[in-house]
Amino acid sequence: MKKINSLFNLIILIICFFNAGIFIFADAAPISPASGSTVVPIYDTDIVLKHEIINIYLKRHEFYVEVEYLFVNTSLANNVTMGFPNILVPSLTEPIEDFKAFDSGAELYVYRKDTPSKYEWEEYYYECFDVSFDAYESKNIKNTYSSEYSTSWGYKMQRNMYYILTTGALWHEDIDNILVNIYIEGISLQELYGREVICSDIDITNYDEEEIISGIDFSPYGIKVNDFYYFMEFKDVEPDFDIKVTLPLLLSGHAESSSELEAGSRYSYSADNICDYDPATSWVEGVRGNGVGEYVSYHMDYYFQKRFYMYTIEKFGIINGFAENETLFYSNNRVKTIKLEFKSLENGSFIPQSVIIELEDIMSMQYYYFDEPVIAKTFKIIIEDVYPGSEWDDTCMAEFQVFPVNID
Ligand SMILES: [Ca+2]
Ligand SMILES: [Ca+2]
Repeated sequence: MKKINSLFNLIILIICFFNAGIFIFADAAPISPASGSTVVPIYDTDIVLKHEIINIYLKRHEFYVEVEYLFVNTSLANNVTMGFPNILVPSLTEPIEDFKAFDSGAELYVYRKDTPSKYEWEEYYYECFDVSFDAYESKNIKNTYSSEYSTSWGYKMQRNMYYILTTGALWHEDIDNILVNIYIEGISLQELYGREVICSDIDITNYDEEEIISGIDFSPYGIKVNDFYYFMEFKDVEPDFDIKVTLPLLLSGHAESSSELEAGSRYSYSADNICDYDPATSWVEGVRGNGVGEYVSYHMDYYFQKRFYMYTIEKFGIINGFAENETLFYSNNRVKTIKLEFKSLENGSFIPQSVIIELEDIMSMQYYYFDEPVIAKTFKIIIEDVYPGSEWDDTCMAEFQVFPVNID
């Protein structure tokens, strides 16, 4: 009995075959708390999956997936129902949205079927569509969907997308080839700094045995074409080969400040410029003089309001000054010393803490590790001292980013 699992970054999908349109939920037990992570043995031996292309578009707040399958009917004419698991586990995963199916480019009717849940708190259903195969026919089937990121596995605080292809008795030969293309869209390089994309081969029955097999270039299976396009190819995919790709959480936030310089025709100097992941935009204090004592506060907002999750932060990064170019950098003040204030969760209460940090007078990002990782949601950055600008008495800071604890 062949079995294949291939797991991916951010969310999950499975394609399942059911014999002549009859659903068999032989094993609907969740194997991980995220959409599509169900194992459903299939008992149609005639349909073979030969080839699969998975295109994953990672965006800042959501991702989009396109999967193209080449199926071959090895027998007489056959109608099958394909089901794509969608599972809603409150506070753990996001559902698949806007699911569509295509047969050689023609959109198919998609309908939903419930399936029994193992736990009361789950809602399980399948996005279904019917496909008719002539005798010995090959078909190109395509699925598309989008989803918000899920922060599964709690403490690890990553955005995970899993792609699970669990065959059970679904097909009885190896899949010749699976190609995975990962495109990063609307996420800047700055935002990806310090956040590796991890590809690991896992044992789906025992996550402790997870073996990390590569870093950001997915080698040995993958190739980094450029900073925004990666691909992996798997050949003769066999039973028990599991892949998981994880993208550590990209945090989003908002900021406010004690003062800011009034926007000109070309630039804005607002507090939110410190958390737009763009080194060319800066917060600039707006008081007379060098702005010592002025502050900017950064609040993480991505899952906080929604999920009440707490991030464990191990380091932060600062891009100093007006970092669009060297001329602007040196003609304005840069921050020399900051006082970072935050409240860290310890034994159920938030304890005020502060650290004094000396910054270098450089344009690249400077990283600082906390002595111990902290659980905090707001960071106040107070200007204590500055490097004077050659032309203006305005103190600037381009970026402030926090980094949650990464996987082990
Ligand atoms: Ca910025
Ligand atoms: Ca000033």
